[in-house]
Amino acid sequence: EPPTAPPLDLSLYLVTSSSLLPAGRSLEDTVEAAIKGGVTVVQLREKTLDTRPFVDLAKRIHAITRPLGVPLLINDRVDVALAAGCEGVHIGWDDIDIDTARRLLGPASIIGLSVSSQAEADLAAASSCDYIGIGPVLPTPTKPDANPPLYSSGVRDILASLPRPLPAVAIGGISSSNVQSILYKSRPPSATPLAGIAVVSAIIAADDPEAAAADLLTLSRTPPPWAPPPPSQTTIFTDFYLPLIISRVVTTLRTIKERKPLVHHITNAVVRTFSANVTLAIGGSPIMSDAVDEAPALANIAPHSACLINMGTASLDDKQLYAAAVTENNRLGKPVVFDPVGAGATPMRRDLAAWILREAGYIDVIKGNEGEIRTLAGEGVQMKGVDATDPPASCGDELVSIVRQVARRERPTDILSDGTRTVLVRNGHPLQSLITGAGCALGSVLAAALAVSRDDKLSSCLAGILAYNIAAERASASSTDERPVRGPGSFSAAFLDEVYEVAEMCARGQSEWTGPVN
Ligand code: 3NM
Ligand code: MG
Repeated sequence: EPPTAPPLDLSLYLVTSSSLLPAGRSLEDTVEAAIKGGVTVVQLREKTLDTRPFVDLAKRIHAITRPLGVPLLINDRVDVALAAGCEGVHIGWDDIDIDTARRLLGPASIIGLSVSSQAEADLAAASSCDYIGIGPVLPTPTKPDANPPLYSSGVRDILASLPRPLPAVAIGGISSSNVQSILYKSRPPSATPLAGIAVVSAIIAADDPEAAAADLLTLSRTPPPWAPPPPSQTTIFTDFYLPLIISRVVTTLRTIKERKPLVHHITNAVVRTFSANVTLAIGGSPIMSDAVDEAPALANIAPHSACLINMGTASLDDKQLYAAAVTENNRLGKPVVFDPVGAGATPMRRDLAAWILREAGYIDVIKGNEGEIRTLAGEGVQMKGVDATDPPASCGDELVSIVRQVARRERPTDILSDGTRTVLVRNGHPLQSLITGAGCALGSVLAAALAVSRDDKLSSCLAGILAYNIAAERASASSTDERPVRGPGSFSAAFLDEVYEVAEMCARGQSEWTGPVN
């Protein structure tokens, strides 16, 4: 009888590989358990079986999938699909051509195509295929001959470029620790997102395939805890309405004082003390730990916490630590701040930074200097729009104005962007660049600010930067005969005092002070 294909639901797509089964477990048991757990479509992919055993296996698996209403597709082999009477095939560009496959299988069968580039996506869209599998998203040992990884941004570009709506799954290296991040990062701004994800090892090699499938399905259907709420209508930063910004600074710092967020620093040896002191001064609670074994626990011990990853003296050995920390913070919806220190300096740092962004999980804020950010951008990180808003120039007499212009031009300038809104912050003091750790400790402040509020991450970060730079400006202006600020040494002490003082003032609610924000 002609197979009537169950409706195609690509939410959780299991691709088999008998060679990955744990000892003593059969493929039949695994497929049945996986479907119980929530797998919605199964592809039988057996690269080493001869035709007869392949057909026999397909029949046995189909006897399991069919009563459960889950389509069974055969990898590469139209003849096996026909012989077993299952619902369709999944083919690549080295297999039978799709027109012939369609002619042999008929219009009701499901035919899926592998896509690993925009060119292949165009060909697929022009064909009669029912869905595409885009991959590999990440490097995967399961398919050693796979194409180079596309990463989430590559998947997003392919989805965005599809000339016709075509259901798509992503495949390659997907597991419970990255599924939310991949689904979130691959979502195109105005095209259809992925219909689901496809996995091999995450289910086939799992100790408990039913639980693994259930976990993957739940995660892929739950908005990630760190996903930002819908874009706010607020436009306060585009017109730079100072009183509102100042009030945001005050609220953020007051809330930090109240909640005492824990900031788990994975940071470099040079700046540890200063970063810890700045965190304490603004009212946060620093903990410095590079232990991979306690990274997950550190994400769990305080209701308000954040993780700061600073690559300052990192090595490739730190990947495991970074992945452990990011994964658990992502799972709990806690913010992660990443400081790609020296990303452009050496190939190792560039690769490590790129690895963190692509594979460690979701990063809330990247805080870097110009060279670092440029390096990341060169690695394919999307940097959108430079619609920076210049604060209005407040001119006094001509001479003052010129001096200010020069002073401004030479000052550190912070640029903050969430891809839609971009803010240029021009406060702070040049001495900040002469004390080591001033940049790194800003990461601590951003982490603390995000730990207490992520409703609008850009605003939280802006509040943190402004407070930090205002403290620097006050420090440079705080010089007295008894306490002279003569250079980096005395500035460092005065700066720490002022971070503390600004936080105290905010906690006391003294919002009437006019910080020299300009
Ligand atoms: N196809 P895992 S990657 C079967 O890129 C397969 O088309 C790929 O295995 C593609 O989930 C892949 O264990 C293997 O990483 C995916
Ligand atoms: Mg193939």
